[in-house]
Amino acid sequence: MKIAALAGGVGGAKLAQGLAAVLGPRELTVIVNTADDFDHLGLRICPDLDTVCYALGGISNPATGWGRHDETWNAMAELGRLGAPTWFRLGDRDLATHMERTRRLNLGQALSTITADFCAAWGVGQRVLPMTDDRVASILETDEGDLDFQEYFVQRAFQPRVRAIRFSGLENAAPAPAVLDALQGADGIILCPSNPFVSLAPILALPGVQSAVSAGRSIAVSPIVGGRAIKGPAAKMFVELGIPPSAQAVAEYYKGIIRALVIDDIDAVHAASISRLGILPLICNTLMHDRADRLQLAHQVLNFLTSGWQ
Ligand code: FO1
Repeated sequence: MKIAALAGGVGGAKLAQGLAAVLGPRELTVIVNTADDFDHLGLRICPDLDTVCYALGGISNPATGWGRHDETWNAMAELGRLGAPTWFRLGDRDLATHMERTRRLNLGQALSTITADFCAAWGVGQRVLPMTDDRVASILETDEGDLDFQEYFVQRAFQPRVRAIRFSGLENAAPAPAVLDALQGADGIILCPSNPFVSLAPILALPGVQSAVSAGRSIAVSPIVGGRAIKGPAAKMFVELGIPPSAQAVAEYYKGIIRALVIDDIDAVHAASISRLGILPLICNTLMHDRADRLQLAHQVLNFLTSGWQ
């Protein structure tokens, strides 16, 4: 079975871990958002890509979901002493990733090539593809002006009100090599429970991606459970963009792109209205507190793709 999963950061990484535990390594390709990448302290940081790779490599920090486990913070402490910005916390082990990636990018190598080599070094057997080798950046248009994603998300703790979101650089960006092939050759495409507006929208906006996803057996896992985001600002963004957050709102957002939506048991009341949108609802526990939850959700989604499809 060939599965392509579209993922942002922590939520996407958790489901990718579950899928990786059920599927053979060559059966899974994870296509990861890079629109929240940024330059910081002279380094190129790719948070979602690293979060997914570290999770699949079993080297991620289980407490935060991002960064490395067994981390130390000596460089950050010294940077702070020198007056450098420390709002974005980069651990010593994690810094090695950004330094070596930046060195190789400066030599003109592609992010997808570097990512494949890093995955080999970390023992990640699955294929992890950045959505593009080109530079695309999510810009949040807020009541406090335009903010880069990490400035909005980490530095401002997603407090400014979002009016609109744009992806700068998208007009000149192409999907990374192998992205379209992975989508077109997949038996199932899974949209992970990542933020629809800032994690999955940039991937879907790349030329050819949305049509490949809608042509396939595509299933999303709702990142909204009981009207709230599992993590991060997704529910707040729905409200600020004028849409009450719910599993049904997620279905409406992905209408025409997905054929099924996994919703949490708590959202079973939305099943009928989701069906009326022409989307098959699959109801199960979607909260991934531990490894067992991740495995169970992966099983449910894969079972649905293989046998529940009508
Ligand atoms: N998230 C935070 O909330 N605070 C941080 O200081 C932080 C540092 C960080 C460093 C490396 C990395 O790969 C991720 C990091 N994240 C941090 C997570 C990241 O900002 C978000 O999870 C994603 O960008 C949202 O998808």
